[in-house]
Amino acid sequence: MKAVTGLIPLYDDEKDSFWMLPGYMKVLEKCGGLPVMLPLTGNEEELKDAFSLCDGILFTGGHDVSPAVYGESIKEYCGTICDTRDKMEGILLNLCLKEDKPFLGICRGIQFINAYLGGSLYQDLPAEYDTKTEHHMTPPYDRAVHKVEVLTGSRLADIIGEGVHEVNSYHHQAIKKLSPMVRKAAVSEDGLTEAIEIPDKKFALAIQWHPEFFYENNPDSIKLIQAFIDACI
Ligand SMILES: [Mn+2]
Repeated sequence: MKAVTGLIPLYDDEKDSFWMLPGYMKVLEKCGGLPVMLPLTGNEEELKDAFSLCDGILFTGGHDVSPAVYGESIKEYCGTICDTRDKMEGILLNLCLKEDKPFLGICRGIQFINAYLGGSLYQDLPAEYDTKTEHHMTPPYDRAVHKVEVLTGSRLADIIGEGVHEVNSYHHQAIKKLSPMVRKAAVSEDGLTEAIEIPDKKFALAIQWHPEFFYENNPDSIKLIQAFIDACI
């Protein structure tokens, strides 16, 4: 049996529709996983049942995290939020930590995990963070636009190697205050935390960039997703 990875669904407010970017599913399949999109719900019993069917959880990109998650009021430049996702992801993250089930966070995923575990976020980088680095690239997304330094001794360094790596970047929020429960694993050239991990867990890693857009011509993306799937088996 392949490793079943539960994906947090994407939600389209305008169409009132659940959907998924194919890259998330394709790269998981390419690495030997069986991706399954979860129902969008804040119902704990339903999520516990869904969680028990999964070998790992992928916290996907998507809406902005509600500032209420990190105890701040919403600013006018914060994007659309999705309260059901915030509730759902909190329940699933707690289950992952309690049962030490592997999880990977991507984009919103790293932001939610950091915020939920006691950190905070920039609600909008252009408004709150002075930088010339391109974090919100235009298509095509399968190309590098900035560098990150993967920190020595991190789990991420074990997977893709320490030192400078090039990444794509499509985010307008980012980690402001680091959660006391996580450690930094990569930092962008302008000083933003772009990867975090929780030590002593089977696989508890989150990144700010997008392997699901980049895996076809970026070996780092495959190494990362493969390490996640290997931990799920
Ligand atoms: Mn970035």
